[in-house]
Amino acid sequence: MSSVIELVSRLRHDDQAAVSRAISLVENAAPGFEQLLVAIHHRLGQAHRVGVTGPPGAGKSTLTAALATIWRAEGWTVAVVAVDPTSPLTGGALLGDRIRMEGVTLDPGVFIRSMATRGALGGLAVTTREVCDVLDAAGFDRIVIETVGVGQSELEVVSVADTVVLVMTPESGDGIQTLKSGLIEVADLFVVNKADRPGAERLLKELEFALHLGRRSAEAEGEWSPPVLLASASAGEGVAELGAAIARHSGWLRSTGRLAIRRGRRLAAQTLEVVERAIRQWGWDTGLAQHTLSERRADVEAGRLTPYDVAAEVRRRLEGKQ
Ligand SMILES: Nc1nc2c(ncn2[C@@H]2O[C@H](COP(=O)(O)OP(=O)(O)O)[C@@H](O)[C@H]2O)c(=O)[nH]1
Ligand SMILES: [Mg+2]
Repeated sequence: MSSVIELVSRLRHDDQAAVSRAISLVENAAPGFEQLLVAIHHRLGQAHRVGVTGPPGAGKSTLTAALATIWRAEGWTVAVVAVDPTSPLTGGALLGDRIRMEGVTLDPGVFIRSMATRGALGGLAVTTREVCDVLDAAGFDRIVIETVGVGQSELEVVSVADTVVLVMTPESGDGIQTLKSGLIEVADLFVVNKADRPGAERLLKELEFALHLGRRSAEAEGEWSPPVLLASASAGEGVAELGAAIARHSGWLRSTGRLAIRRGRRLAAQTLEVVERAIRQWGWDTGLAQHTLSERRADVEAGRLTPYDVAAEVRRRLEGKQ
């Protein structure tokens, strides 16, 4: 455990080896990971966390790399966490990301990490949040969480961010599907990327229209009205505007007290998840559940017991254990 304490003391953005080790510890829920998270807890809240989501190929990684360059020029350190909820391994998509981000990976002020679904008990969203906590504690000023798709898991992962950016393109034809996915409600900023391709203006109009009614009443109440931006990430166009919009959103969150509310809500959700994980962990650690499962398997298969009988038995045994 003393190595965990040493790791905590070394955890700074300019010690990338320490940052990597701390992330691996947390990602694998290896012994001491909770101790590390406890030790860094008081250091959290400095970084601005930006979630970038949208269909595969929309240009999220290109946009993120360009944003990172802008932020570096402004003197901020940047961490990028690329999360693929669909892949059990770090697959091709993330490899591509790495290549696209090559320019910025040579910069010691930029840290890039890929995460894929692991067998972790806690689920990907909670692990992502904890990895971001490590990066926050290490002193990275901006943390980008890039997810690969637009499904429910991406929605959960991206919800760990302070500002959520939804990237769409005219060509993918999934504009409407994306809008139905629930992301429209959580997105703070919309980017129509690949403005160099036909249909970008139309998608922009469609999006603005879809947001229009909500927007008018939102403005009246001093709510945030999500802007729709046009970009051509590979040409670097519209990236400065996106950076400015993120800064505006961050300012709005702070000045209205929404940042504290959002973070408070997130902390409550995190607490629930962490407690659930601890309960599950405790249950499995006793070995009773595993034991009962193997003992009763034949009975279930032969129709002598139902899965519910087995669950009830596990519960009785765990209760006896208290
Ligand atoms: N034409 C065009 N291609 C782009 C633009 N932005 C990114 N791309 C290309 O789209 C492909 C997918 O980009 P990537 O950033 O990996 O998308 P991601 O899957 O959303 O991360 C790459 O070949 C990029 O070079 C753009 O503005 N215009
Ligand atoms: Mg990508």
